[in-house]
Amino acid sequence: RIVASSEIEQSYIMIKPDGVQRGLVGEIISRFEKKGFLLKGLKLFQCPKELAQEHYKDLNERPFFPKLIEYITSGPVVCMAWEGAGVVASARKLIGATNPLQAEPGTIRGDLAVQTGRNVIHGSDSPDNGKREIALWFKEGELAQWESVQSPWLI
Ligand code: RTP
Repeated sequence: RIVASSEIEQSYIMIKPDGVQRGLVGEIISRFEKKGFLLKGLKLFQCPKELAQEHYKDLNERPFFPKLIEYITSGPVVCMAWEGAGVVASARKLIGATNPLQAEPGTIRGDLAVQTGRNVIHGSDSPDNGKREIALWFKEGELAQWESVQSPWLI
């Protein structure tokens, strides 16, 4: 069937500084491309502290919050907006559990990481947060308007 446009959602996916430093950018982008989602935004970016704090504001009472902010701002990140039907939940599956030791083999964290505090990648946890985070990390005009050559989405 052809997926209705109302089912299309976007997820904010970010390769964290450890993923960039370890040379995992190509491998991670490739997994999303091969899965079949559409890349709408992509940039290498040094995140200011205020932006990291806003992005993770729901965690600001947690004991690990200062370390998390230090980690996310410790080097460039790769910011991505991926689009498709069900992309938010699917990306969470591709990424795997927050603790990489509990992440299934075959997932990004399961294959490429060992520490929760160095877990390589972020993915939005709901379509609403996908919208919120893409608006937070990308400026007007930074997202591309294009369709995949394989469109419309066929299942
Ligand atoms: P993310 O937002 O980065 O995709 O991660 P998540 O939903 O899987 O996990 P969440 O609970 O939202 O935590 C956000 C990030 O904070 C770091 N963290 N450290 N030291 C700790 O106990 C701890 N717990 C979480 C991780 O980088 C996690 O991805």
